[in-house]
Formats: sequence, C-alpha cells, structure tokens
Amino acid sequence: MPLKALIFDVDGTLADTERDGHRVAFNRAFAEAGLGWHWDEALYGELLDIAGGKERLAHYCAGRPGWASQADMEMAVARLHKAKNAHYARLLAEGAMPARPGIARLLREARNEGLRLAVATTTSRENVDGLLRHVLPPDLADCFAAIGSAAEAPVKKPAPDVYHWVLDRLGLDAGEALAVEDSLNGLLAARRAGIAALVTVNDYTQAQDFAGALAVASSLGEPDAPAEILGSPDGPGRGVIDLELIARWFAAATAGTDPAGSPS
Ligand code: XBP
Ligand code: MG
Repeated sequence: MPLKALIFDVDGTLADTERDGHRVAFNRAFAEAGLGWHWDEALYGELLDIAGGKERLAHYCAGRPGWASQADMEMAVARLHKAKNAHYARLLAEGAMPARPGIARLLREARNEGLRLAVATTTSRENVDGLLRHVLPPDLADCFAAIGSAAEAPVKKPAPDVYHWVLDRLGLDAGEALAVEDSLNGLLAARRAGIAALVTVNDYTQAQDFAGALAVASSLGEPDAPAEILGSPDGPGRGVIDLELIARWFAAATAGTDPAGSPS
C-alpha cells in the first residue's frame, strides 16, 4: 500500500518538550505551591516511564508520605497538574522549546506531496494547540488534518487508542500511514495499531529498545547537520531523512523485507 499519511507524536518528537517544558513547568508549580520538590533531569527521565503528566505526578505523590487521604492526594495532583500546564503554556509562548531538526522541513515536503498529516499524542489538546501556535512556523500551524490527544483517547500510550482514533478520522488503514515517535511507549502504541514507525530519539529515550521500528535516528536531520541513522532497512549511516527516503523505507517494509531496523 502506498504511504498516504504521516502521524506525528508531540512531546519529544516535534520539540524537546519534556526536558525543557513539562519538567521545568512541574518544578515551577511545585515551587509556587511551597513544596520542596524538584525534578532534576535524571529523575524526570525515570518518571517518564509513566505516560501522562497527571499519572506521572500521581505516581510520584503516591510514593511520598503524609497524605490525609487518597482524595486529598488526588486533589493536590489535579491542582498541581493544572498549574503545571499554565507554566507550560508560558514556556511555549516564550520560545523555550524550538522544533526539533527537520520537523518543519518534512512537514512542508509531505504537505507539498499531498500526504495527510496528523498528530497522535498523550498530552492535552490545549498543550498541542499552544505548541502548534508557538513552535511551528506560521505556515504550518494548520497543516494537521487530524489531532488525536488525551481528549480523544483517555487511555494513553502505550495503548494504541490514539492511533486508532487518528486512522479512523483520516479514513485510512494502518498500512497507509507512518508514525514518527521518540519513545518506547510511543513506538508500542503505533505498532499495536499496526502502524510502521520511525523513531527519532532524544536524550531521555536513546537507550530504549526500539526493536520493531522501521528506522531509528538521532533526529530527522538537516542538510547542514545530518542525522545519525542508528538503524534502517539500509542499515546505519548518516543523512537527512526526507520524504523520498521515508517512502523507500516504507515500501521496503511493506514489501515484506525486514522492517526491524533496530540499532545494531
Ligand atoms: C508524552 C506524555 C505527556 C507529557 C505531559 O506525550 O507522556 O504526558 O509528558 O503532558 P506524547 P500532560 O505522546 O506527546 O509523547 O501533562 O498533558 O500529560
Ligand atoms: Mg513522545
């Protein structure tokens, strides 16, 4: 089947929003609430195993003593998560999180070639809208034909729900789309929906096992800063991941050749 759509994850894929955005925003919310909590980069990396900011915070809170009741803790989590999102919106508006290399280039190329573009994320619609407005160049703000977020799929990655919703909205089969993800939870979600996935790792996810990915790379790369391709149907190498290369990898995988492309 020909490739008809690219479906992009948000956090860690379109921009490094975890380290420079959500983590910083959580810490600001903690300080504002007079809590002595601080999530450094290493601790946040461990907490990222739990998908969903509210779920992540609840997990952290559950490990701390002193809650009067479960309801008391849940109220604190809801309040802190809301405050975190307000700080996150401010960080987006301040330009704290630029788009990752190659994102704008690939979005423009795919749009010009007539591919459908979509988003599949665990975060909220508000956070996605803020990111599209402040991180992507203005000509790309409306490029997505479908945006699947926590509102459309409350059961979060690694569950495939958000990808099912996006495919349904696009009216496409799983075999006609490619997901771009940054994490194991994201890869699992795409694969469980039957969608091939290209993984662009970041500092938090580079040590994860991406067996089953179509390809794994350090980023999409730019002509003046090619990506390190850690695994692909062509093997490892360096290069700029453009639509032509993606379409070739996709065709190789769907033709039945080994799509694993996991790092060797
Ligand atoms: C990654 C997530 C999100 C963010 C925080 O989502 O797990 O939960 O860390 O956002 P993605 P919220 O699927 O885009 O990689 O606080 O809104 O959950
Ligand atoms: Mg992600």
